[in-house]
Amino acid sequence: MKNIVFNLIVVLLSLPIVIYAQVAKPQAKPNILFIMSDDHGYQAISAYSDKLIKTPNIDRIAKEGVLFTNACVANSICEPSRATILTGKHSHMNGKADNRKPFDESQMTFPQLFQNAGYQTAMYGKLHLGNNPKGFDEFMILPGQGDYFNPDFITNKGDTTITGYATDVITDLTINWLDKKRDKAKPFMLMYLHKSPHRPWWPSPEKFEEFSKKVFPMPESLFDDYSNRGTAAKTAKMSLLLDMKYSQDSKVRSEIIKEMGEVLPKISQGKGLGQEYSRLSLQQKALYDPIIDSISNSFKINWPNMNTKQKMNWKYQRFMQDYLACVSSVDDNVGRVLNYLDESGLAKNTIVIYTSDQGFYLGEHGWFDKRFIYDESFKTPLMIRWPNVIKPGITNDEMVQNLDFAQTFLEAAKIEAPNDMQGKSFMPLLNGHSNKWNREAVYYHYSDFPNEHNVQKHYGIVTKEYKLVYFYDIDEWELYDRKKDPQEMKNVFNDPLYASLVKELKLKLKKLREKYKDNS
Ligand code: SGN
Ligand code: CA
Repeated sequence: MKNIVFNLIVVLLSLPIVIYAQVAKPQAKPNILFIMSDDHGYQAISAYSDKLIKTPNIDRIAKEGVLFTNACVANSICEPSRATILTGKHSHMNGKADNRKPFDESQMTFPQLFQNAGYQTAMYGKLHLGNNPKGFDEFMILPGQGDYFNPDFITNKGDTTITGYATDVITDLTINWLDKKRDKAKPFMLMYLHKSPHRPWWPSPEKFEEFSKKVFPMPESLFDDYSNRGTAAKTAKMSLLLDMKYSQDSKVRSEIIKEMGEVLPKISQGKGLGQEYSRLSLQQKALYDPIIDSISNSFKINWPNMNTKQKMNWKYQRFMQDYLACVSSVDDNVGRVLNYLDESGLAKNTIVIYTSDQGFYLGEHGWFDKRFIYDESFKTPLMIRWPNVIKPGITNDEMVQNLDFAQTFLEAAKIEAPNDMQGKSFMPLLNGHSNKWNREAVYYHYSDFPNEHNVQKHYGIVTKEYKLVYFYDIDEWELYDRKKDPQEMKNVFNDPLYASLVKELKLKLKKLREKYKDNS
């Protein structure tokens, strides 16, 4: 009896030590750093292609981890994409199918599950859901689309404005939280969300100057005439030549446009350089004005003498100069965060994800913007680094989707995912068990029509080889052979050679719609 009592006392005394040891063991659960930029096409990341820009810092994540070459979204537009990421559900299930109606915040999101499981959670930057995020110990988010200059923030402690360039400011907040604010005894799930490089593509003053002198190669399909395609591509309003605004987008002063009398093609101009420029202080404006003047003067002299192709190229160069300058700042700032992880020793137990809310057309098909199921907007950059789990420097071409993020992150942190999430954890592709991964096709559905850019509603099925699309309001089908026609220039839906494949894919599409319960 004496012995039993003695043993009991020893066990009871050692309990707090056991409990403490579990709490204090920081390696037990991985940290998660989720980095997402807004409208960052994979064509503008050198890990995918260095034709346009070098992004050494973002590339580091791929070099030290995995680069996904077929990662895609379920609905290529901002708010729906973010809602899909948070809920692990398609737009028709989470109710967020456009950028207008606020997100139904009664729904479970993966950050809430991380918080409930004892993670420290924080979010900095652009959320864009129409309300505040749930499941965060701290958040500082941009209202709506947010601003590039001297951005306002909504926080859980009141609203504030911070002087500076948004990409730098969001990074400062992120590093400051990592360094000074978080509870270092707990693992963290941190969402670091850039507004850049979203339209109207305002770079930092230094990058504006540097990039305004660069010349970029044109994409092969810049002068696409949409022959061999259907009504949807022909009627979309996202042409660099016809829809991109001279002043707001290309940064030509509206006074100059007025002075010129007639500027063709005629494009409605809105409010000159726009609200971003008006947020600059006089001191800040002084850094931008000489470059804006130089752009405006060159426009005034050269534009009237240009033919259509030259005009298209001028618009493309101006677009790329500003867009890629914005990307370059994102890359520098991602580098700052990665350096902080190295210096603080956090890197080895932190999963770092880099992605975008969708892709973007960088002149392909003569376009900017996104929304379509066609590759440049459907695919999204995705790379993940996880030391000692993901083999460094691997490339993966499986069809993973932003729908899968929630379940993947939850499994990585050994937190149970709710049964009604519709994605699939792609952990097997991270930890070398790819034989356990089997997915042949993904489902896509865009329905924000009529709206800006005039992209018809459509849904479709995409495999590594083919893409079958149905523009249902106008009853038009399209089929692309992704291997033979990677630029998607030829709809082969009516080609008899593909007839049996069409039948097969239609059936698979029907099954996917049933599986995901999409009756819309
Ligand atoms: C703004 C842009 C559009 C863009 C939408 C949605 N126009 O309205 O070009 O498609 O945002 O973008 S702008 O003239 O106001 O810049 S999203 O990323 O939020 O979905
Ligand atoms: Ca976006």
